[in-house]
Amino acid sequence: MKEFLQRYMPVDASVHGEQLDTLTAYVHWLMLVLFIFWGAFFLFTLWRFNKKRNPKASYAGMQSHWSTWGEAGVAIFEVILLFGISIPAWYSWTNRPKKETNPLEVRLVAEQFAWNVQYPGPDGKFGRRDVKLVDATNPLGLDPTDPDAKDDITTLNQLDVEVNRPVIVYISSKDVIHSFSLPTMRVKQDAIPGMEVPVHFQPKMVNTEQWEIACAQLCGLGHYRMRGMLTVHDHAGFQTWLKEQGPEDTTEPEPNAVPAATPAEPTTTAHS
Ligand SMILES: [Cu+2]
Repeated sequence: MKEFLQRYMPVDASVHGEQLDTLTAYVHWLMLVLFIFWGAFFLFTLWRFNKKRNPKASYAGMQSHWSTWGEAGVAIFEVILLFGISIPAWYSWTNRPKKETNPLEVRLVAEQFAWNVQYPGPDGKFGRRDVKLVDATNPLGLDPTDPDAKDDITTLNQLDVEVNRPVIVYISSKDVIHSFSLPTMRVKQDAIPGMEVPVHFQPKMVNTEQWEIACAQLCGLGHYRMRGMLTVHDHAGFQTWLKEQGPEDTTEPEPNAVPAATPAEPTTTAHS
């Protein structure tokens, strides 16, 4: 089953992904069986009950109960899927990662047509945001006078996380309804204006290729280019990345110092 899924699905890089994939596979197998069975039954009735074979209608109809048993079998299988897989999976998923597991908390604000990401920085506190401060250079409306905001890290279309560490993403939107989708993490959640909805996942491997953040809701003309990149670092790599993103060094550079390399797209800015 696992190899079969891996052939047709995006890489499953999250801890909860296997449960979801198993359910998806079972539902599809059930639908395939039903499709073949009902298709064959339909063809059988066309042949068996055509006018030539049945010049006179039967008023008694079918006497056996096998169709009832068939339906009961399907219903039982569906109940097993629901109570055996779906509800336990949902139940375990509704438990937000505990503080002891040191989850990485990130705010994500969708807009037409980009993803703005805010990290709380070393103090672990998100800086205050104010809608009045939103402009082209401050897409999140971060308040620079707030001490909690000083060390915050913001990125555009780039979500960087750490392997084996739970991530909680608080999702909202500035304009219309978008849908935050991480196919490799088996995560999908609508981004809704006026609401901050948390989702969580735990990556179980670092990137094997480029993994994307997709918008899974047709949100306007530029929907197709609303695309970000998800990077899963190892522990050391993530610490290095955080340091790189940290507030810019304000000390004067050495007179003949080599200028720092300009960051490659997607762009990253640190609010200082
Ligand atoms: Cu969108």
